[in-house]
Amino acid sequence: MDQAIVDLRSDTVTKPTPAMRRAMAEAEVGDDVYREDPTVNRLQERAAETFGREAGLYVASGTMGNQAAIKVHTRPGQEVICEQRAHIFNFEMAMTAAFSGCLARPVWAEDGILTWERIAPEVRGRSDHRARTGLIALENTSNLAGGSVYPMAIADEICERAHAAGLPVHLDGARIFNASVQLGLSVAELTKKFDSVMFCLSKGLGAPVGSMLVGSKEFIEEARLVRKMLGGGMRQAGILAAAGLIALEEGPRHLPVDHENARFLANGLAEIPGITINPAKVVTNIVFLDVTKTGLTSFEISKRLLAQGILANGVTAETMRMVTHRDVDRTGCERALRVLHEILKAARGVAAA
Ligand code: TLP
Repeated sequence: MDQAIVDLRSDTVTKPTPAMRRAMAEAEVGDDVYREDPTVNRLQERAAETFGREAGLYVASGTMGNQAAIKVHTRPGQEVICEQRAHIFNFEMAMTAAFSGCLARPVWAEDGILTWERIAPEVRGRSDHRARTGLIALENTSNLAGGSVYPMAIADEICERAHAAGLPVHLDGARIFNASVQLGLSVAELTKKFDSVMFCLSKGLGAPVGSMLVGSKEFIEEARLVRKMLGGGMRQAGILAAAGLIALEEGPRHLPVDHENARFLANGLAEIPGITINPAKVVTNIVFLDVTKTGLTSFEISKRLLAQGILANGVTAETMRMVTHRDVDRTGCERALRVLHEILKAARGVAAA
């Protein structure tokens, strides 16, 4: 890592470890479209085992995994119920509409945590006037809601009630290992009632590329075809999957440190005049802060931080996000807090002059 830079933009920015690079160099490969890449096959088997599922599929990105799942679960003209801040709704290039021909039906919920009570009024059956619900999609942890975690009973209830209504439930589990660490429950236990799960190897787990879909054999066979439609038949992808295997086996161990660093950041931010944050809401590796009272927009603060080697993105003009990961240590967090403090102090001085 470049010592001069503290990159808090996302946990996607992690660089492969020396062990990953070695494994990549030495990976046994084959043509994965022919199912002949032994390293991809091993990664898919390990992912399925880890989640207690029949099968797994290596995909290029979280977006590809989510969108393949949505395509498999739905038919054009249906609705997909999700939380208002869901990644599938806000960040995936409107692919639910563009690729699956479905309308997202966003529902707001406190901390991004939907309940069956909130979902039920939005579920539509067969009607002569309105689109039918085809899928419910949850996100755990919720990115835009600040890394919040679904209590398992709430997610389980949504799945049970949805199934009783004949609806499948997909999990955008990009950061499900963070949820698992926070709750002290295995990912298999946490996700057992979902019809399909996407999780990312290339976020906190540290792989350079790739995400996984897990589910039944039948679901994964369908998703495989959709992956090909999306241009995701990656041939000798074992080069990448080799790093993914290390991320899957060893990545989760580092997450408690990321969570401690996020808590440290949140507590430090709460001490900085002008910043509004509730540290009690920071339970995983994502920190959202409100900068309204600083007199600067988040984008301006972002620019000033960048000039001093601290990278953090504005999400809206009023809010910023900081994400901890294995390539940022405690010293980096301390520096980020110090620099932000100085920037805001200087801005207050200018405003007062
Ligand atoms: N999130 C990225 C950005 O797209 C916002 C980030 O920096 O956090 N689900 C969730 C919950 C995500 O946060 C992301 C990525 C994805 C899916 C998509 O993963 P990729 O980027 O691999 O397509």
